[in-house]
Amino acid sequence: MRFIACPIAVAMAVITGCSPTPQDRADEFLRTYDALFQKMYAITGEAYWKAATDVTELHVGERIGAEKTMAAFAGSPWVIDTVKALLADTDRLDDVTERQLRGILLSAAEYPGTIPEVVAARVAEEARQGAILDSFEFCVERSGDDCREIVTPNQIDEVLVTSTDEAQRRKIWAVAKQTGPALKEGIGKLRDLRNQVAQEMGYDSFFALQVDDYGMAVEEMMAMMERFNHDLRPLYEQLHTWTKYELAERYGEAPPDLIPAHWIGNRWAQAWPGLSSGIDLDSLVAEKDPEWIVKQSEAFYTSMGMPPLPQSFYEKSDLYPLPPGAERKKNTHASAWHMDLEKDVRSLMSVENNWRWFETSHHELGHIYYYLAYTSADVPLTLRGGANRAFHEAIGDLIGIAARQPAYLREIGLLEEDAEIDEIAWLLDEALDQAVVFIPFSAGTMSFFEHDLYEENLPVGEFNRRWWEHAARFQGIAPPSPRGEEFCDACTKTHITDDPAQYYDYAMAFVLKYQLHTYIAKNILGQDPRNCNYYGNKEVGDFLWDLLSLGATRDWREVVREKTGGEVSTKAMLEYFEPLVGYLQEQNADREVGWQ
Ligand code: X8Z
Ligand code: ZN
Repeated sequence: MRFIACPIAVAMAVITGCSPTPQDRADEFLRTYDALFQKMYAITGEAYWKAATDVTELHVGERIGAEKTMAAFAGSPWVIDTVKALLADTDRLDDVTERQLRGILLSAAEYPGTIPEVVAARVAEEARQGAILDSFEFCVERSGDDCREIVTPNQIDEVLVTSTDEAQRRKIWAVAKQTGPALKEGIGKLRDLRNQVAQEMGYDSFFALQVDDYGMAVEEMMAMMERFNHDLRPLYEQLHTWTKYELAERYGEAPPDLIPAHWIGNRWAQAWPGLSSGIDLDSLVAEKDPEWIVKQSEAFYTSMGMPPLPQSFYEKSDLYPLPPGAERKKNTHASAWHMDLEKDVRSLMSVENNWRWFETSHHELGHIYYYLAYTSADVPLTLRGGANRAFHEAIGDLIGIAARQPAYLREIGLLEEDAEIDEIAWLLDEALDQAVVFIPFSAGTMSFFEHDLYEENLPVGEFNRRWWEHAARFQGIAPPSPRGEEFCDACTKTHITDDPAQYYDYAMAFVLKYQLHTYIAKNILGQDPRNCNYYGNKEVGDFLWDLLSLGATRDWREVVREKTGGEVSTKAMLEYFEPLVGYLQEQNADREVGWQ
């Protein structure tokens, strides 16, 4: 409901002598704020983009300069005091206005102008840590100070996914952890600065500030994470046991209690690819080039009636790996950027022709289509975000589920029409590589580590022990050999530096994507969720576009109910993988299931 007492806003109210309402005052403030914010956001975004795609001292300096200016504005006492005063009278503001003001206050809490030296130190430290991470050279063979053999993250992943040589795996796994010691002290410093910033605005910790984006308390969020782990645990234990026996046989060892991390085909054991026999998704795209992978991802979205990507996306994005020996250094973790909160959308990736990048490319375009959908006159600038952060992560992953359905793969010719599909093996691959095993990592190890880091002020000297305690408890994973505090294996995860205290977003996203997928398959397509095809379906496209174009204008809980028919719950995910339960129980019949 809008309250209109004066025909136009505050300035006119002064002239006409009628008093402006709280809504008038809020409108006036938002107009000024948005105009300034959008310009600064675009300048800061451009500086960030340069620093991430071409890591040089100059670009890091420019990023720090731009962000300091942004901070001085977004966290200024003018913004904080005005918004607090306006929010004191929420009964007389409409819902969308209140949501904008709360969002602005959350942004201000990242940069409170009352402690400018702390904010400046945080901004600088974040940029420096980012540069260490983005320009890092992973070294396999050292000769004194020189590296005789440098490997890229793509090359590390390739070995972990394909090699059956235990010694080679052990070696490359350790190489993948080299960023830890380089980042550890800085993460400790950053944690202190981030906590100081959040506490200045009345939060217990930086973790609490990030969780507040969901309108939730830390305890509620952690209870949700515990619930996800608890619900998935029986299925996960079956998968864990099955995998442990498979890999023990592969490497000629007796099955251990915990699975050694270097046996798994992912640097953090967050996905377990390449285990289900007869399923080799990499081979489906091996003959394609990386450009095809991005174009085919776009084709999924346009087939459902979404618009083609703007030409500027292809001109301005940075989508492929740098050639060997390149001077330039870039961030190799995939991301999607909304540069100006309008139509300048870009992605930073290092796409190669394998299944990981096929899925990642769909994931990133999910973010890009979200940006495009909510960039409209209906969505105020500061509400150009997901229904919540988890929704933003869920969309491209949802299309990732759709893109691995056999019906779709046949339609685009990646699977032969008459190719026989072993449904259980196919489902097992999805559970291991994309879904179930990700929950103990995201809702467990990562979320609990970040929680402890910020909420408990975990000392730097305990980072590694705590990380592996969580990995053992939640994932049933152990390092290949004891890892002392000279390492920081948690610090090797990009998000600890770049998206701090937010990894529960992905856990919620994975749960949500199966809810959305099941809803679409059953209610729109009328097909089996495990073998359905939304490629080319405009009704599915409309359903998704409606969801995306809401941006953050509505309460996310309402959106979940409306778009999935219920609350956030693991029910859909469990139902989807139900056929695996009997199979795994049979396979594991004579084995001890789970770990100590
Ligand atoms: O970081 C990502 C995306 C970028 S938003 C590639 N993901 C998480 C990760 O890699 O750890 C996607 C799923 C999990
Ligand atoms: Zn993402």
